[in-house]
Amino acid sequence: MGISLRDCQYLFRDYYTQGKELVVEGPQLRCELASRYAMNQDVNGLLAEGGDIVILEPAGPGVATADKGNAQLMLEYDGGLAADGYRLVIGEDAKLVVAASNRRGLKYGLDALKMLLTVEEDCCRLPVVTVEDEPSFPVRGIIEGFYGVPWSFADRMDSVSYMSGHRMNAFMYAPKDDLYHRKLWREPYPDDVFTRIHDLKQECDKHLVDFYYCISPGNDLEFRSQGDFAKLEEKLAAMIAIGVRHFALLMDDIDYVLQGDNKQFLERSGTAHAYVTNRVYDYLAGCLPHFTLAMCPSEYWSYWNTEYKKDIREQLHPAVKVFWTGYFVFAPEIGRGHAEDNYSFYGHELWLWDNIPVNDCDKDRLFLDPVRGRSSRLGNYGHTAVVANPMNQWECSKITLNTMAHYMWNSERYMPELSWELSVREFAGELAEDMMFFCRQNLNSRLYSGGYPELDDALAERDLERLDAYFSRLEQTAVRLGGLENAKFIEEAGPWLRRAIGDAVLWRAVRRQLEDPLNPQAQAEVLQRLETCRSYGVRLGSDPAVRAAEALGIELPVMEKATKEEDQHV
Ligand code: LOG
Repeated sequence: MGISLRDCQYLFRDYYTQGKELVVEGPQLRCELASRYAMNQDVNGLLAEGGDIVILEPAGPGVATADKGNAQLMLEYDGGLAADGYRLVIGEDAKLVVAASNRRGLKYGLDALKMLLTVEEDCCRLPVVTVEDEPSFPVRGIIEGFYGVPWSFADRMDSVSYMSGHRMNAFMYAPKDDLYHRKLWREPYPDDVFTRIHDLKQECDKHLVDFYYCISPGNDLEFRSQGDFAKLEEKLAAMIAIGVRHFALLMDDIDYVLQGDNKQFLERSGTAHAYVTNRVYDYLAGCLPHFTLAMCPSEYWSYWNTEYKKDIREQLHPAVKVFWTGYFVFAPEIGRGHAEDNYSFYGHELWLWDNIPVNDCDKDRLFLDPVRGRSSRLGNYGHTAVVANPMNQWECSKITLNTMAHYMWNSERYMPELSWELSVREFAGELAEDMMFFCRQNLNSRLYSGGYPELDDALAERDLERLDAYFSRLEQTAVRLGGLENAKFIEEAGPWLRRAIGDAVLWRAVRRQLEDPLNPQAQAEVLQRLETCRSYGVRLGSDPAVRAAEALGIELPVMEKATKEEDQHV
């Protein structure tokens, strides 16, 4: 599909063009392949099947295909390019070159070619261009690390292909409420669950996404127990057996003050956490020639120095990466100061576990805005990974995640509002305007977002006509979005779409009561409409009808506050 020059300049790091165009005949780009990337000419997994680009593979070494296609594609190995980076050259003579230093780079280069391609009935158009592109962070992706109902395996599978199409390369499996990840960490997975984890790992392989298995033994690990280490190793061995090469040990949200024998043995929790991680490191090193190990310390959100951090810095194996979430669990901003400080306190590569757009502490809310407030140069301050902790609602998480993918790929150029626009357009197509309006009513309460000016201004001026217009737009938006051909979105966002309509209906009842304040029927109707709204169990972040009623002097019964058990871990 056609992509504008502005978007090319935004999405690709360096984009050199003289404005020329290559036009080849035929409704498909059929490329005769010559690969110097590897002798085996293996292009499996580099291109999605059934698309507008076809690679005509040679019948054998040195045996050309009869069908010459309408373009020539050369794949090259260039060790000077960063991992996952690529160079794409589209020549006037229909010679296309993709160079990379790993297979993922080749894939991203071919993805770029696909994005630049416009297919018409009888021809294909491409800009004559050189693209040079590489990521700001070597590790980019998702950590499924929230509390509450974990994603389904279908969600996970979809997230893997979504990530691979958006230049992310890591799926970290860490659902807090997967019993075998945390509470029952000693127990092996039941066969049926394990089979699905295996499927997920294979899906990751297929899409060139690295699967990370994360485990949280910190709540009750006995540091001196050989039995406990044996259980931990068994758990890891099962993952190694299905090809997992990336691991993390998570010590977040545990009571980390050492007690009893643990205290006698290791004295301090920093020492203890370095000790268990190093033992796991040694175990993995004994099994595997290449692997990655990360750990999440218990002090993952603070920005000051501590004895715990000193112990980790001095004792943890230097190859282990350390997670943190930025200043506070939900960091409104992560600037140079805190990033540099924490890098020096921990003394290891830092991996940002970004608690955006996770909503496990605000279960009645959806967060649909872009990530904002992250330093454009975290990579310069020891950060080599950024992973997003998403919402329980996977489909809805795509809006924010897409913006985060832009940040992860090119943090120096990241523009939240532009990324938001692109993400919403990709998500909702022709209904992008409606979707953007809906997103703007559902902002992340944990981040600076600019608030809800169209509602706030109308309320400040008590401008009833503007409020009428606002609510009717809200209602129409929700009705139209209900028609999106995205069943998963409708299922996940359904309660919020119904609530938006409920808010508009409540507003009309509020209007009638304002006109006839003492009419008991009007009062009863407001209460009834309010009841309906609350029955959905969710609310828009702008909470428009309730706020409007209250601002205009109508008292509404207070809703009983849910006991915030879920909040207690924060
Ligand atoms: C948990 C995380 C949870 C998030 C938001 C980390 C490292 N751990 O405060 O699992 O989803 O808060 O509620 C957390 O962030 N701790």
